[in-house]
This record gives sequence, structure tokens and C-alpha cells, in this order.
Amino acid sequence: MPSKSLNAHLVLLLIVLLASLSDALHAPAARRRVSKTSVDLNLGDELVYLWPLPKSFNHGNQTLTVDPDLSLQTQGAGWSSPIVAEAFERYKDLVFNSQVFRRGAFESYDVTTLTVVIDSDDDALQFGVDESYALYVTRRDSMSIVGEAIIQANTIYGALRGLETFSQLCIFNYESKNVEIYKAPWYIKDEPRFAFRGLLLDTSRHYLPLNVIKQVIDSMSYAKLNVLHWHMIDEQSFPLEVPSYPDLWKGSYSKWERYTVEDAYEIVNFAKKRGIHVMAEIDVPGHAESWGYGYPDLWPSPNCTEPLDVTKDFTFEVISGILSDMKKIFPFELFHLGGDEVNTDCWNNTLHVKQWLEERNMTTKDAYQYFVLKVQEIALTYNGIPVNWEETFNAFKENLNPQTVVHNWLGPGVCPQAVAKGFRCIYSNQGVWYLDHLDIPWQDFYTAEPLEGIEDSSQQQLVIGGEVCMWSETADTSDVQQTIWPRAAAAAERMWSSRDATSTSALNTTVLPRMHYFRCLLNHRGIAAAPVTNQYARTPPI
Ligand code: CP6
Repeated sequence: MPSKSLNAHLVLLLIVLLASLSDALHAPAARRRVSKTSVDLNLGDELVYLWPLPKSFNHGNQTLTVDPDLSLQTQGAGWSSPIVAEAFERYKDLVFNSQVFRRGAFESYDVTTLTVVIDSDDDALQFGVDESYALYVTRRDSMSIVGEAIIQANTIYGALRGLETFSQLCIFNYESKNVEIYKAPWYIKDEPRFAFRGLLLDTSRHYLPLNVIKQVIDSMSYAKLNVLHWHMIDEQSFPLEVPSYPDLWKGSYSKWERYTVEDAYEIVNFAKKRGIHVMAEIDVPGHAESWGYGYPDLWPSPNCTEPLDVTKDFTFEVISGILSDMKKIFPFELFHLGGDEVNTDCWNNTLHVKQWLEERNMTTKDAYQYFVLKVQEIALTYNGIPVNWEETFNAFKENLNPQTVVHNWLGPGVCPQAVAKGFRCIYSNQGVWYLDHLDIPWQDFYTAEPLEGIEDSSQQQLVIGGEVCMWSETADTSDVQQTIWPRAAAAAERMWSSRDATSTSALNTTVLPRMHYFRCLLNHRGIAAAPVTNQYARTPPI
């Protein structure tokens, strides 16, 4: 045998030996030959497989069967809501559709009716809308008048959250071929810890088709997230149709990578039916280069295409036109005005801007403040509450409009400072809640705490919630869902469930099996959620 080939064989042998040695060190003995290890979590009896965990619950130990022809009965002032009726049909599809039923002719089910009692008929999806609900599931004979499963909610949006929880209790049993509810009876009373539970989607770096955005919205509702922060426009592309300035979307990547006004309405309505607000953003004065493809006058000069030209009235006329058009589409009270990562160097290097600054005795930082405050005023005239990235607070502190919501992203530090000055705050610490940072593990998403460093309870009230960010420089339709899920779910439980329920000790025993299970639920619902860990998992009650 030639020596080269012998060497190659030796090297191969060595690799095989080392690989099996490392397997032996890392894997249980019985599975030494499998590259992936396997864990049998075997903790099911004590754990409740609902995600996010409800605020309070009690349950028994009965198994109830659910009728595939489950009927909806609505009561209370909100009884006629089409939003609830449609949601019921969606959840029925999710629970029953992909299963094959062996329905006996005389089979009788324990749960044949879901009764939803809604106290208010107001279907306005306002910020802070009451999302609380109670859910009871018992045997039919013990509650003969109103049925076996009851959701009580003050608003239709609370009812939607209750429907999600009910759907998570319904599990298909491949032996009995029935959908079953385990550990009944159930008594659940639930409400969110934070009113703002967001996910940022970036459609400027990579365009996302409407159907993909809709699927993300659907998946958000499964984790009870309630704000889609639509970071639609940035320096790379301007995909939105703006009737007041129809050349703006010349800054889109192509003619088919665009959103019409109707498209945007459709997203807002689709989200509303799932109790999800859409918070739109125009990120100014930085991150706005694409605006100039349609209107080059917005650029200080062809060599200075960002930040937008602070000297021209035209700049603020365009912003006013955009906000006027966008506020008609996006009724959510909060409107994001960006303000992050503004590099003003080229303002100084552009003659007419430099002169404008000198005439007014302004520094570039003054001009940045002038820009941000002016845009805040414009937004307020259209009844938009300004949200700004934290750099604006870091630079201008109490000069910001007092209604401003400060949006954290640089480390954990700013919310304590902002709420101490009376501003509201959204937590998005990039070290733990940036989904495009693939190296951040789910445990870091889970243990992140929006109230960290804030002891005073009235200051804590000013933290309206948090948001996980799916920046899309390196992600698109091909991988957006698997990048969002399941880690966004870890943050979703942090924002919904009570602080003491989301204990940060014993993550591997109390949270990991439930995470595995919720990820599996997402997969069953057609969402391309990535594996939680590189381990196989057997999670009760399946
Ligand atoms: N785009 C915009 C971005 C980011 C921000 N704003 C960003 C910055 C740093 C990281 C990730 C994202 N891509 N408009 C900051 C809020 Cl690490």
C-alpha cells in the first residue's frame, strides 16, 4: 500500500477514534453512536404545558374528550363579534384539521360547546386594551346550562387570548383518535404582565411578502405577543407606497418588492383580528438614504446621502406627508420615529448645511436635536405618540417631548434612567433580545428582565414592555421564522407571565421541557421554528 494512502487511512482512523471518544464523553452510553444526544425529560406530571404560563391556574386529573364538531356559543355585549367567531374557526382548524378521526356513530364527547362570554362590544384595539380572561373546562354534567368550556373576558381581545390557551389544552391522542384535554377540570385566570409585547420585523434590508408577514403575525398570536413593530423603511429600500409623495417607493428594491397602501391596510386588519397592534416606523434622520432615490433633494448632496437634509423645509414637508398618509393606515397610538445611529459628519462637510449651522450658531448635535424634536411635533399633530430609539434620550434627555416612549437597544442601562425622568420605556437590550444574533441562546432571552435596575413601583409602571428584534440584514423569507422561533417565545413568556413564575433558576427542569413542547406545537401549526437545543426531546403529555 503506498504510504500516502496509508497516511490517509491512519488520519481517518484517528478521526473516527476521536469522534467516538468525544461522543462517549458527551452522550449517554446507550446512544454513543448517535451524533445528537437524546434526553428523556420525564418531568411531565408536575409541569403545565401552556406557553406562556398563565397568571394563575388550578387543575385536576381527569381526561376529557373534545367534540370535533365543537360549537361556539357567545354571550354578553360582545356576543356578535365576527373577530371572535373567525378566531374560533381558525383554532378549530388548528386543533382538529390535520388529524384523522375515527368517529363512532354514538360516541359522546365530554366537551361539545365552548361558551365565550364577552362583557364589552367595543372592538377598538387600543394600546393597553384589557387582555385578561378566565377559562374553565369541566365535565358537561357539572355545568349543564352554559356548557363545558367557558371563556369569560372583558373584551374580545381577552377572548382571543383565552381561545389560544384553550387550543393549547386540546391535544390529539393517536390511540383513541380523539382530541383530549388532560388534567381537567381547569380553572385559569390570566392577564399579561406588560401591555407592550413586541416583535420587530425589518422589511427594508430584505423584502418580506405579505403572506410571510401574515404567518409571522399568526405565530405571534400563538405566543401572545401583541405588537408587530414594522421597521418597513431604512437606508437600503423604501418599499411603501406614499400617496402624498408617489416617487418615494422608487427606493424599493424592485417594482414587485413593494407594499401598496392596500397591502399595508391588509396587514393591519389581519393583525387586528389576532389582537395585534402594528407599530410603523420611519427612522429619521439617519437610516433614510433610500428616501432620496425618489427625491434627491432630501440628500444634503450626492456625496452626503445620510442623514436627511436638516436645512430644507422640503424635508419636513415630506415627513409630514408620510406621517399623514401612514397614520391613516396605522391606527396604533404609538408611532416610531427612529432617531438611532445618526452620524452627522457629512452635514459638516456639506457647504450649505455648514453655513446654515453657522448662521444659527448650532452644532451638528443641536441640529440632530432640532430634527428629532421637529419630527416629534409633526407626529403629535397627527395624534401619533412618538417612540424614539434610545440615542435621542441619551443625547437630549428631558428636551424630548414628555410623551416620548424611549426604545432601549444599547445594553440594559437606559430604561432605569428614562423612567427616572418620567419617560415611558420599551426594553430591547441587544445583548439578549436581538434575534438576528444567532449566538444568543434561548436561556438569555428567557432570563432578560425589562424591570432590571428599577426598584420604584411607579417607575416600573413606566416600562410598558419589551420587544425582540428581527433585523434582516442577513435574513429573509428563507429563514425568518426559524430565526424568530423558538427564542422569541422565551421573551414572550417573560413579558406575559408573572415575574416570580418565570424563575431564572432551574431553567433546564422547569422551562426547557415546556419550551421543547411549545416549539413542537409551533411546528404542528406549520411554523418553521428551529430546534430548542441539539438534543432529541420526549416531552409529556404527548
Ligand atoms: N438598523 C437600524 C439596524 C440596527 C439599528 N437600527 C442595529 C444596530 C446594531 C445591531 C443590530 C441592529 N440594523 N435602523 C439599531 C436600533 Cl447589533
